[in-house]
Amino acid sequence: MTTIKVQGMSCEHCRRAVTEAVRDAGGSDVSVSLEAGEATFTAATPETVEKIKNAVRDAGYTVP
Ligand SMILES: [Cu+2]
Repeated sequence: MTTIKVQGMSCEHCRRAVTEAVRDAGGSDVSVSLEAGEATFTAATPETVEKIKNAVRDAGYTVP
């Protein structure tokens, strides 16, 4: 499992948008916590993790 910080999520819509961005970029077993400001998922390769981070950024959130 990989956990990344996601800044800028404020509501259920954000949680869903981030979940979908992670899935669309190749992540599975996706779980997003608004409270923690984190997304946890399984990614096959480090390249996929990078792709996921960029997908979340493209969705409008900050991944530090
Ligand atoms: Cu929101």
